[in-house]
Amino acid sequence: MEDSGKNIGKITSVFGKTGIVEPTDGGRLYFLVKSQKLKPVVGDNVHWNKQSDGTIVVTKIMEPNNQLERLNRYGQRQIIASNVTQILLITAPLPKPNFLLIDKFILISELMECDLSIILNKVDLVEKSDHQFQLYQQLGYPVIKISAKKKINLNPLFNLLNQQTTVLVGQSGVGKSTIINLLIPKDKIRTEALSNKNQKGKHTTSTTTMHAVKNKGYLIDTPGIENLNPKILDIKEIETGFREIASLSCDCRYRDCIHINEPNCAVNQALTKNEIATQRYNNYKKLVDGFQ
Ligand SMILES: Nc1nc2c(ncn2[C@@H]2O[C@H](COP(=O)(O)OP(=O)(O)OP(=O)(O)O)[C@@H](O)[C@H]2O)c(=O)[nH]1
Ligand SMILES: [Zn+2]
Repeated sequence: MEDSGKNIGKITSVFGKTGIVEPTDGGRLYFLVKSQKLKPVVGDNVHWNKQSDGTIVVTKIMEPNNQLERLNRYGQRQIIASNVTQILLITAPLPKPNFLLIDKFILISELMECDLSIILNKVDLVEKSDHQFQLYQQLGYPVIKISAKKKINLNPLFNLLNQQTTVLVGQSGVGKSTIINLLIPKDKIRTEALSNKNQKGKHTTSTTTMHAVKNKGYLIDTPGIENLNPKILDIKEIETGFREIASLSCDCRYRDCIHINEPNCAVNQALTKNEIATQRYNNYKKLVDGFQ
């Protein structure tokens, strides 16, 4: 006999067919998925039941607002998390920023309709205050300068997490792990790692985990974040990652103009007048070429 009431919760870890669900009224429970069709990922809001033997079974996954996906080592699409509300794009003076990757992360955030802020880490390594990210600030993406190592300006970063489900993205070596360690107290990471035993007591590891942080925030911790994949269904969607291009698009002669070599293209006209940055346009073009 199953518990007939409908319980709701959020998935915070997944280990194959088991994982951890946080019921809406608090706590953490190990769950099991019985149906082959249900494949929960962290961030999913689900229905669950308690069976007479005490087993918690996830019975339904609610339609997510968005999904974060990456390409695995075989080039296959793999969903990492659902219902992300914010991307923090971590950059640093070293390793040198890869602006194509940065623009791709911005496109991902726009396609997922979530907020994006740029975190300039390792400010302790630079003397001058100007930076290459003013353009992004002008486009409306907040830019915060910090040093995770020297603990400079961390409060604005902490405050960004309030009530958001956040994922940190960025090139290898920019300081993502260092920042995550500041945002999640070490003892908490350890407790969660220790408690990652399934119901048979076997120790398993979750590749992606969602940690509760203060003020109803969640932080998604996942490896391989560099291989995120923008879910582009139509070539015209690529301009959504380029606000300065998208805002001119309505002035192009053709409604389906993709601003490459069409006549009377408002974007190309703006480009010749230096009204949009060549680097951004070139990255737009690379993403368009990559899609075709
Ligand atoms: N100078 C300086 N170094 C930093 C700062 N933050 C992190 N680092 C160093 O940068 C290096 C890379 O940091 P990680 O946190 O491992 O970077 P990551 O982005 O997680 O790298 P991957 O795991 O490869 O994706 C380490 O040696 C850190 O100590 C900072 O604010 N200033
Ligand atoms: Zn155009």
